[in-house]
Amino acid sequence: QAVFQSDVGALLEQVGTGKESLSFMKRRVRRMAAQWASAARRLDDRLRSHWREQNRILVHVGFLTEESGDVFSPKVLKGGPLGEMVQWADILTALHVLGHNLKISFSLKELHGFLGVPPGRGSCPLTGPLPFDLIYTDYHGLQQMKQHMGLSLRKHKCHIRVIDTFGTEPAYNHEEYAILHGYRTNWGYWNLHGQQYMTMFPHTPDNSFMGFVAEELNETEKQNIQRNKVNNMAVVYGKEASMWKGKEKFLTILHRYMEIHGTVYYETQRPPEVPAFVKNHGLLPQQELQQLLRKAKLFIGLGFPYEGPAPLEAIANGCIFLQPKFNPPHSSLNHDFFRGKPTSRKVSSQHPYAEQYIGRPHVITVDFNNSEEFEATIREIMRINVEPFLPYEYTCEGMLERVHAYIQNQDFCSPEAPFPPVNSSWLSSPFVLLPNSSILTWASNASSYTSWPPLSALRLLASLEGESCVEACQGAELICEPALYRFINIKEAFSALELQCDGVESQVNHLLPAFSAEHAECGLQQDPLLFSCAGSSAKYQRLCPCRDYRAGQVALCRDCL
Ligand code: U2F
Repeated sequence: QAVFQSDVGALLEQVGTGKESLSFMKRRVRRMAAQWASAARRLDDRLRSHWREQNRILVHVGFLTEESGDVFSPKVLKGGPLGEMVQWADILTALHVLGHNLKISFSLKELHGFLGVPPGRGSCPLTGPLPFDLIYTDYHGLQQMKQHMGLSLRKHKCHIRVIDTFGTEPAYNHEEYAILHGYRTNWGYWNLHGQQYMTMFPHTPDNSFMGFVAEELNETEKQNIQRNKVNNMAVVYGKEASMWKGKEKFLTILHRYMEIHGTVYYETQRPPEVPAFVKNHGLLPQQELQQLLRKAKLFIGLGFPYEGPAPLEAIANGCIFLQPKFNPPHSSLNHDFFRGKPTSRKVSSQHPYAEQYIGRPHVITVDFNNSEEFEATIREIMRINVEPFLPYEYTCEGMLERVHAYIQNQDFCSPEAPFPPVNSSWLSSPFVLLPNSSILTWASNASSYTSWPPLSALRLLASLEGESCVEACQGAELICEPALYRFINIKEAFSALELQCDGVESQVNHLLPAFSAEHAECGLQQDPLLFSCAGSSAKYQRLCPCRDYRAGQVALCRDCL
């Protein structure tokens, strides 16, 4: 049985030394240890009756290995990306605190050691059973395992979880489909189950949302912060000088109203990209940045980096986050940063999670090229007061709850019971149409079907033409749940939605199941690996398996714990 452990000493020892990235992660683990401990106590109280199996878990952090080139570690103190290290530090802590048996590797040598691959026989396939229940890694690590576990990777694939910052959509993950239909990227097409990819924000329900944490404040701290806020103080989001290029115009407008602070890395001189009126503190240690954010009223985005942790930290410390809207949205189709990433998700602002899940008054998203609108927004910000806010899913307790639920319930190894069941009577049991909506509840005696999320959470919906299931479910205040596709990939689902099929055909197409009005054609999905919430076409009304979710914890349905 897994027992919660609040002492992080053993974890810190396992992380080792010798690299700036490891030191950054260890500082973070130490700094947050007390928060994790009290979160663990609260979750432990709530889960008292649950038996939690202790898992043997390997964490192989591929991008920090020398063998992958490790471009991140040398930049830790120079304004390079830290988001990934924030997330790995938190994943390690969550797994440790949940009481699992953890092995951590930051090199190929350690990986070999843990997998029992004999030294000097690096490419020799692992012959015995896999000594782990779960392996958390990233795209780099996956590549390394392919090279060094050989064929046995395929055998053990279902135990793998890939930490994937921006997400991977099913069309890009399916090898043959990606090659045939132009979804091939350098990151590869691993034929994993879509939910084996775990993202930094709940970008797409096709993947699992792993996340990270931000510091949570108690009531006294919140009150102190609000008392000490400096109404005309702004901090700019951008620790690398290149992020500031060409941003002088709106910063000049902002400077009419506020004192502007920056935390831009510099070696000897002030970077020329940073306007002279900015008070630059240089790159700060995380803890000092938090102190600065506690005083500031405004945290302002420059358009890059996309989707990082800092805005959540700012909002948690009582700042308003003002960020640019992207019109048209950025994506792998029109922007270099996303080009070649295995997703066609449209990024509507610098931080779509902040925009969509948090919103006003904490987050204000405007067109920075419209000077009048920008200036009016600054004036508005000077007038309003906001309280510190952190969504539950980004608290330590929220992350522990979610990771616990995944570990206990996600299973990509057991063959799924064939669906629909042959000769079963319940297929004919009716869908129930809720009054005045196209949302259907599947009232059936299907509860004998073990699925997670449970079938009771399913709400069947047809999208509009040109709409994805991500959008269709969102429109009904639900979320698309790919794990439930297999239950709606049946011809009865069309009639339940009063879609009249002249013909029913099974095809390999990531938009199916869907209805084509033009030909009154109903299409079913032939390959379960392609069940995808993302994707739309003007030709199709897609069938969408939506589900409810907990307030502040979108990854989990109400009955998911
Ligand atoms: C994101 O990576 P970044 O590292 O650029 O994300 P940020 O939001 O800037 O911040 C990461 C952490 O850096 C810390 C801050 C955040 O937790 O507390 N920090 C700091 O310690 N000192 C400072 O002066 C300023 C910030 C994203 F996370 C990655 O996944 C992406 O690859 C990258 C590019 O889009 O953006």
